[in-house]
Amino acid sequence: ALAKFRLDYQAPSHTIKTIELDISLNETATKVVATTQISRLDDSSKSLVLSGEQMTLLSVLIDGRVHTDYVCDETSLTLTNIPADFELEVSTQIDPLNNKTLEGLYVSDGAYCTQCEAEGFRRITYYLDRPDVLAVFTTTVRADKSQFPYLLSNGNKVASGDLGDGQHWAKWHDPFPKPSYLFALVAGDFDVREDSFTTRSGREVALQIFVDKGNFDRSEHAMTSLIESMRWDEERFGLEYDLDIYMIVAVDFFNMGAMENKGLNVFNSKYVLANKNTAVDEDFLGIEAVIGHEYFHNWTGNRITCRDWFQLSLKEGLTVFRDQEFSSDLGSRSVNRIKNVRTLRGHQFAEDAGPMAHPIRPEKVIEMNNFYTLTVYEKGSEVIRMLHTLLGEQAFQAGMKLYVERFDGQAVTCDDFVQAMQDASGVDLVLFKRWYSQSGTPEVSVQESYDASLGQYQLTLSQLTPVTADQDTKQPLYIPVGFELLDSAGKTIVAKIDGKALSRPVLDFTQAQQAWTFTGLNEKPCAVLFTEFSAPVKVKRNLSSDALQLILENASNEFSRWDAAAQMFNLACVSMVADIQQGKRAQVPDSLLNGLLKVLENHDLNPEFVALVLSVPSEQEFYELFELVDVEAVASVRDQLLSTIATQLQPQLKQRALQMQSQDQGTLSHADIACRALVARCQVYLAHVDPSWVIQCYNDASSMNDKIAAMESLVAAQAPGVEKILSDFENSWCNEPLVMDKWLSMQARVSTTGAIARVDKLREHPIFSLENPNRVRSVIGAFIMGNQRNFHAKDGSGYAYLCQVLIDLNSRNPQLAARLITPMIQVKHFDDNRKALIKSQLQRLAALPDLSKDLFEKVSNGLE
Ligand code: BAL
Ligand code: ZN
Repeated sequence: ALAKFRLDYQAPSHTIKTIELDISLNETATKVVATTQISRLDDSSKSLVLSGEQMTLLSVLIDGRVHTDYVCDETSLTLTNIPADFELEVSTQIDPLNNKTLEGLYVSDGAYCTQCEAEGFRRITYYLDRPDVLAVFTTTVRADKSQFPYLLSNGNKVASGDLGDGQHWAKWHDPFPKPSYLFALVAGDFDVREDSFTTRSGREVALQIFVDKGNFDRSEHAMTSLIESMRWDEERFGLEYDLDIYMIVAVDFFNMGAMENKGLNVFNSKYVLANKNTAVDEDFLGIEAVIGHEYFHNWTGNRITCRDWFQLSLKEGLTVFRDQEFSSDLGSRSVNRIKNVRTLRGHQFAEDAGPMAHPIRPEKVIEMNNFYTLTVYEKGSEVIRMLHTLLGEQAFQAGMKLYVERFDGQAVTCDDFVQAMQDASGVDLVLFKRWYSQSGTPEVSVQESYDASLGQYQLTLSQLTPVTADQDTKQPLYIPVGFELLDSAGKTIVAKIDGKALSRPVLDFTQAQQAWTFTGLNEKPCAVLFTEFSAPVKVKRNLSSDALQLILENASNEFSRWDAAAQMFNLACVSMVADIQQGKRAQVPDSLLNGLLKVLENHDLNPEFVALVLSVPSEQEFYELFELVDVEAVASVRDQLLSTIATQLQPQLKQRALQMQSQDQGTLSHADIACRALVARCQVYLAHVDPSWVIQCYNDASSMNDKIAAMESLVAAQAPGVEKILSDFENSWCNEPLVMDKWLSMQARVSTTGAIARVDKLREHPIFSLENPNRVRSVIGAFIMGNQRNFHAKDGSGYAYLCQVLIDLNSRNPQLAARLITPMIQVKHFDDNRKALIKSQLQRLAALPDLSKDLFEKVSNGLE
């Protein structure tokens, strides 16, 4: 497999102004006729190389005449002896029914759909399948009328009709030039929810959501979320929708969450279908976020797209930032921030420290699908967020406005985006751009000193980014450090440096080591650092439990208060693991229990925030604390934390849960969601000490959310009576895949021994199929990512198990396989014995004769 490098970018030799597609759908023999207007850009180029895979070439015509000067191989069609400007007509035949990769054109539950990002269009026709070739698409779709009453593509429907023989056709025209990765086609029979939205300039937009027959009553929340997204983007970013119609189609077989195809989003049904009887609160929030994300791409991704795939974060980091802001403006900002930071710390940091480490703008790619990563998306969003912190909302929005004015209709780079931000704000961002080129998580160490006689507090920060798999030298980064100084009573001190108050509570930390002197103090302050998680760094700082308690109770920033509690958990974990390793009885520190109790009993706090403070970090999150992970010790510490908190705080947990249940009105308001989140958190503990009450909650539950919350806590605690609940639930919901996904994954996560046997049993369930990514993620994904102690079992059984799954998925769905391999390549903190066991499984994969590019890239990096 051949790697591509960012620095090798070359402009295309030709451009394509328009493409007319004529697609006659047939399960195993779909015919595609693509007619394109092509112009040579580079006078020296004598030939034209088009990309294409997994197709049969039927004919090539140039300006209406058969053309025979071409070479066609497994991945390309090279045309020679061609004029400077010409019309090309290429006919191909494809087999959507047997396309299990879920890239290109495929069949999902009887409906045709497409997924073209990143390089799927080349499985539909031979084309310049790269994001910097923008063409106007006109698409005609033909299919059986009774089986496929809806024929959809991008843009506006301009004509349709019958073909006489039971077939019909529809023609779509998208006036906005776009790269091929934004092409979409759908054909099927659906229930349609319709609504409309009038943009602030008065354009009336028809909104349509297509779902499987029978699911109409699960599509209302998606529609509400779409309308909220359209309104929010106008209000916060001044961006309006641009076509007369916006369509969303939900399909069951989908590798990603959703896809932002122009005017025709295709969604994983998980991010569309929900009502009170079938979905939990997290599903509703996830739908809101993903509907928003895809909608926001219309400007950040579609109208302005990426020059090449190395620039993916240009659209993804920015659009994740936008969807995070959307969720925060609609719901609780601090709750959203905490959840996003947990993802980053628990998973992105591990990616940055592993063999696939890459900057948010990667330098080298073998398989592009491998770079839809937490680094490009989530760290990419953190980089945009830092820009927002440095510039402030007003200058940031001025930068966005300039970016749109300057680049609308173009395919551009991350540098172009930063330049627009710099030009609009006047802030020098040259140094800041290192965030785009440097991988790894910076470590910031903190030194403090206080001179009582001068009333001066000196803060010294040092930054160091450890070497990563892809880069052996690192430079200092421009790190914004949000901060607050607290006095010993927990009151905010107005911070002055050299007698001057600061205009904003952010330090510009740009050197390897830097010091700030705060003046005019009466006592040594307690500095709260990286408020709101102002930069994606690891902080190395030894705060006493008293200082953490002061921050937990008093910091102005809610994220920092939660973070103080998280650090209390971390300190407890480190000292308890040490106790176990020294053969001592581990003790949960009283300071932690007292801190949690105070938060639990503080009725002024948002209950969802309380629920997050009371959430014991996952084993994965704890692993990040150690150079060498002791899997068994971390597992027993986590169990002990859960059982001790349950025992020590039992009456207060029960009381708070009852109070929240009585407050909950059962609506989807954020206030009600918060009540239910705290009930669920209390149940996690109470399932250990008062299971009969939790069983009663299950029986009394009036929504899927409340049923799942109760059942999940009982399953995790392996409480008596749980088997009957599981089988009753199965009887009620066995034909509902999205509901059963929850039933499957909670069981795959059960941490007692025998996990692999349980997972095997789940795979025998009739609803399970290796061909459906949602099912695979619910069973296999939940086991490998949510059952660490069993996946990392000493005997290597978890690794061998995953390896066999990957072998089964390798040629069927390489993209999915490459996602699941993640925990087997992020092995830095494990012992030599486990590393050797993992290595032998990677070698097994490396020896596969038909190893996909996707797995090849990760396996070979993992073995290096
Ligand atoms: N562009 C792929 C799916 C997404 O990030 O929206
Ligand atoms: Zn996206």
